[in-house]
Amino acid sequence: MQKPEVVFILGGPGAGKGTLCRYIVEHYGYVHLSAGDLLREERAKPCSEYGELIETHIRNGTIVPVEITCSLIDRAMQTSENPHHRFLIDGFPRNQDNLDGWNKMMADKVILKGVIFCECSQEVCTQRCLKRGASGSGRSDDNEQSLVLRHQTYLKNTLPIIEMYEQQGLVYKVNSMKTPKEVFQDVAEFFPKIGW
Ligand code: UP5
Ligand code: MG
Repeated sequence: MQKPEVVFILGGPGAGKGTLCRYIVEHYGYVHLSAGDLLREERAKPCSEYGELIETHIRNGTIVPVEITCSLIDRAMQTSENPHHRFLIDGFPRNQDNLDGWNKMMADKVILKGVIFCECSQEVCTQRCLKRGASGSGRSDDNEQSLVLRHQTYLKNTLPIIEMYEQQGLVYKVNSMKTPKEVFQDVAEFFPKIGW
């Protein structure tokens, strides 16, 4: 059977990764897996042994151990009934531990086609998340304190991962300060380059 194809969607907290993915799903029908959403779903399960651990990491903007996140991604990929076998993995890998775990557990099972990097200033990212928090997102990390920590983690841990992929020629940069539609239209030019 054909191996699933993956594009990672990376960028700062509130850069618009999820919004872009929703546009892509609507127009192309690919599968969107947000690592953050998968962790929030796991946290919400009364039977989960990881609920508290996940919540602590999310609130502090730190990164959940890769074994947990990667297992959730793996399961979501395996249970997907989408005929495309094309997956947008949003918000992962975020640090070296994530990358090592992915390489160990998943890299042989999939084909990594590219990385979309949503570039957005810290100020705009923060304002977007605060606005979302104020309008009732219910996310325990949409507050000023968590946002400072989320951004620190992004700069210290995630940017080096993006830079590593950039050196491998896998990164497509998009200015995600534009409107969601413009961001999507830009990304639509990238897909033919990877055969999507
Ligand atoms: N918005 C979006 N695009 C816009 C645009 N172009 N113009 C104007 N407004 C725009 O957007 C954020 C807000 O901005 C929304 O209100 C949207 O309408 C508006 P969204 O599309 O949600 O941006 P996104 O980049 O997805 O922001 P998100 O808050 O989800 O980013 P994070 O990376 O911080 O959150 P995530 O859910 O990925 O992770 C949360 C936490 O989970 C992490 O901090 C970490 O603790 C944990 N985590 C792990 O430990 N491991 C993982 O692998 C993943 C997560
Ligand atoms: Mg998101």
